[in-house]
Amino acid sequence: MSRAECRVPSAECREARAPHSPRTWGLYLVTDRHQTDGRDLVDVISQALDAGVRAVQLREKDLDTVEVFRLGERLLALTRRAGAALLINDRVDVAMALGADGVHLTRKSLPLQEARALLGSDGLIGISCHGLADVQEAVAGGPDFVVLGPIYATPSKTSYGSPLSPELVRQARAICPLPLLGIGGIRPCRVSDVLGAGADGVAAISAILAAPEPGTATREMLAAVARGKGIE
Ligand code: TZP
Repeated sequence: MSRAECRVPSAECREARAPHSPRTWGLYLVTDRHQTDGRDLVDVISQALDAGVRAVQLREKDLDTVEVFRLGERLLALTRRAGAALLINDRVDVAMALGADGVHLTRKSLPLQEARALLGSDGLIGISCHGLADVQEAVAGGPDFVVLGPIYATPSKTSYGSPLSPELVRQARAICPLPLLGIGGIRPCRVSDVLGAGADGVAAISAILAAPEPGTATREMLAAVARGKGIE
């Protein structure tokens, strides 16, 4: 579909023309510089990008605005070179200042409509959901994709109660026509269950950032995604 044909900036229209479609990312890498075992986050992300990561979310909630911006500049240079997307967690202002590819909203972020008004129809908007009610509400707001989790228990995020399970992915799939990614405790051995339940891809922090060899871990996760999608 050409841009000229996209008069209404619907989610489907944006997805069709997006250079980076969340439905095809397979793996959405989320940052947490506290999980790199003392290694420089930018180096670790660089290894993951070299190994094939196509989308990164900068999520460093404890950094000051200028620190997020400076880190974002460094990551954007890498993701641009790799042809990958960079989204900024929560901070629509930082995403806009950087010229990043989009923003990842949480329930505490700006409402989706306000974020869309600021970013415009070309900016990607992902939204974190922690249950079916969240998914239903998110879909109604028209983000570009939904991230649901934690699917499995994860030390990376303990504040959202019990893990949801792949069965909940199945139920979310039934009410979510948008690209849907599962997050939380995702390891290569779990990818087939998450994709089998209907997710389009997975998102992860520790499986990649805490791995002794982030490039190898990325390749293993992407291979699991390809197998789960029946590509290999
Ligand atoms: N949202 C739900 S679970 C989670 C986030 C950000 C953390 C995922 O981390 P990990 O290490 O991939 O389990």
